[in-house]
Amino acid sequence: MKKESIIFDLIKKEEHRQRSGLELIASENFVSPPVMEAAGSVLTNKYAEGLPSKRYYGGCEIVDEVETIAIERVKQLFGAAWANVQPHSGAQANAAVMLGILNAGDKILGFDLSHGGHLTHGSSVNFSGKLYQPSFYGVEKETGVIDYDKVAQTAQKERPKLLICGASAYARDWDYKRLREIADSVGALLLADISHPAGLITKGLLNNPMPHCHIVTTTTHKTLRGPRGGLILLGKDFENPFGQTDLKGNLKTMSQVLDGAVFPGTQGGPLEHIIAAKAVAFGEALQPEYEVYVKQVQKNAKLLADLFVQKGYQVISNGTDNHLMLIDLRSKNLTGKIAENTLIKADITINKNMVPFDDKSPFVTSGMRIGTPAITTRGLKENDMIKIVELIDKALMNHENETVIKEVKKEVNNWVSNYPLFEGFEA
Ligand code: DSN
Repeated sequence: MKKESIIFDLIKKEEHRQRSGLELIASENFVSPPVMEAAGSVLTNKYAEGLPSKRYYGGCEIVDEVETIAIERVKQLFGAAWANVQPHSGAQANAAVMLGILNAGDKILGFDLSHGGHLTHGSSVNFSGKLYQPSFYGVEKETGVIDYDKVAQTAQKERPKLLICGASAYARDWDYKRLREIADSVGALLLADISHPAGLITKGLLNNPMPHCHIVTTTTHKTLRGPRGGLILLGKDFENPFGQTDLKGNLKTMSQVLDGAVFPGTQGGPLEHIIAAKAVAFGEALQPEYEVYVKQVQKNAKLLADLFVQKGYQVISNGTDNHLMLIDLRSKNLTGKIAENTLIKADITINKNMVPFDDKSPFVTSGMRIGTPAITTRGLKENDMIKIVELIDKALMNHENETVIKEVKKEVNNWVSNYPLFEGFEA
């Protein structure tokens, strides 16, 4: 059989796009060649429903070893007592958690999507908002920061069964200890979805949810720099019997409930090639080089946010603690849609994003979200942040001038094409 060309030509084009542009989408990153190799391996051929040593298929001895290594490495990385590495994505991880611990119609309290939250934390267009009864907390208009006293008030009023923290566009750290107190005060379980800042948390650059939250979920492909996927973690204090019984009437532990909620609850066969790639990425994240990397991600983001502020951009909460920032473009007379469309013409990829108290639709938005995980993997450092702000500002301030945008594109291409996709692995 001949290798077909259409798809492989498109893959080459996408590789060229990734190499020649500035990737500033906060949720994206570039994986190392070994992670890529594992993801593209023969493990994709194997069915392995179940868990290591407890499978519904024969021939699983080798993938059992792979999955066990992934579990052990990620437990070490986060200081967790238990992990399930099978969720195909962060959304799948959250779906499994909710299926496991909630009944349809139960109340959940999450961070408002339009303030930086996530679809799976109760949005009306998502399973979480359709199957459960959601309510939301948000940020303060003046500061762009969460007021935990107000979260406590909303929790008292709503009395949710599950309190969810975590976001996709919130630049500040989370007070998990306070959130646990709030959850306890209303008898709720506390879920932290750390999909965005997970990598920074592994090296102590941000607060650690593991000692405080009953359940932690994350994706593996953002700051963690692994293949696209998700996982669920439990801290050592939360592996307790949970109020559900097995077929023999014995109380199940939280981990048994969650294992069952992943498979057979919400998924079929695990993607063992992706689990292998997760294991490789977790191995990389346990190395000292990864600590250097995440520290640089944070330094780059802080500087980038400061430089935008200096140029008169309205950065929500006036800066960042993590790897991303959200910028309100209304003071520059721009929308998120114009910014995204202008910058993409210059091969700079950001995403339009709602800002808190936005008056525009999600298709237009007033903001843009910018993150540093991907450019830092390519090797960009503090000095480069100055150039990035200059290029973005030049394109946005001339968004109706195709000649200037072409000039910016040329500068971007000439500059970043010389960088490898993954610093240290290729010239
Ligand atoms: N789409 C992800 C993000 O960009 O943050 C969240 O699911």
